[in-house]
Amino acid sequence: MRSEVIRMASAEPSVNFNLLHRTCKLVVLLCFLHISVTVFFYVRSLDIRVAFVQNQQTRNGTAEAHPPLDAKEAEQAEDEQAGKSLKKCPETSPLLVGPLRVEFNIPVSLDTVRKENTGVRPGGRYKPDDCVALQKVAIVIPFRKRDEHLKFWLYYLHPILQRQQLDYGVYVINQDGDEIFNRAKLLNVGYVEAMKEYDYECFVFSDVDLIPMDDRNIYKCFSQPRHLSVSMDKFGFRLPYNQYFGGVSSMMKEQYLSINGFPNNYWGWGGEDDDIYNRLAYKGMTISRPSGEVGKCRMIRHERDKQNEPNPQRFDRISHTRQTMYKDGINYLSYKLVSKETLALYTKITVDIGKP
Ligand code: UDH
Ligand code: NGS
Repeated sequence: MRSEVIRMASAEPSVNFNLLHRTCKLVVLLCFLHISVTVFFYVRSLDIRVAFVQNQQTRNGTAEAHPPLDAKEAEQAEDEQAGKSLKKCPETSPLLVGPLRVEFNIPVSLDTVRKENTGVRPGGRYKPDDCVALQKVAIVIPFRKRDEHLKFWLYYLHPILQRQQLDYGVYVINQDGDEIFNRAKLLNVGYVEAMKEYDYECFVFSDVDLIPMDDRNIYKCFSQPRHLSVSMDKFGFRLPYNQYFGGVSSMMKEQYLSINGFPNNYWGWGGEDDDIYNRLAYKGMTISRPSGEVGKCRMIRHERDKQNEPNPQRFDRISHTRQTMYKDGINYLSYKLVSKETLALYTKITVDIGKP
């Protein structure tokens, strides 16, 4: 009897242990099952998400292998295509006629200019359709409240530029507001804004009131920076001084970038063109010019504009170009784009360039 009691007492913990063991096994099994189910559904949801993204990309045409072309890239691709089927335009365009009559006594209307230049595309863009132009040229015009001058400029220049067989675009950079005018800063803005539109290689910077009197004065770039308005009527068809670089000039993109673009701190009239000349000279470049005959041009007579009085600081500034040119230029340009209008004969870019 005693021994039975003892056996029963020793059997009870073994039954408890077995029960505990089985319960634990069951719990572990349940946990494993739970984890497996969770992992299974998680992996499935990942597959669905990846498939959804891929599906979306294909529907929107944005699958990585074929990213969408923006307007600039599309035009580049179009150029490459044209380059394969068309020959390069000749060095000298056969369409040039030489000396031109230029006068400003009869006003012109934009409607007439549009009708006479049907080959010009919106934004003032053009390229020859029977050959590939030798250069892609952006023409940049600093501007404020000179609409009558701009009409004459468009009237005379569009036909000339087409005869010159250039691939060009006209960018009028309009200074917003009534603060002091800043020609060189507007030209820097023109460079930046034109580059957003097309792969321009050459930049022609032109005052709005200067018209060439000979279409052999080609509005393109050369191996050295070019001064185009070399013999103006107002100076008796001569250069006012040897270093004069105002009016109309042209530079290859690389030439422009090598001098850090133009100064941004010449507010008011005068000196900014001399600063640009200094920059070029300090970089060891020389000025290329057409002959006095080919380089003849007329200026539309006008009074001094309001808010463009002679800048009293200009003499001091041009004596320090060497020290300032790498601090002040295209690398330090700030402005607010107010509007960009793609008009029939030109692209009008209105900007807030601040004040002195
Ligand atoms: N510009 C404007 N609006 C302005 C000022 C300048 O569009 O209010 C542009 C325009 O492209 C102009 C260029 O900046 O051609 C150069 O400015 P400017 O024509 O005033 O400079 P320019 O040296 O004449 O040709 C200076 C005034 C001379 C007055 C003579 C009065 N008899
Ligand atoms: C110089 C100016 C230039 C100007 C040129 C012609 O004296 O900015 O006259 O001016 N330089 C300085 O003042 C330092 S014009 O006769 O076209 O008004 O371009």
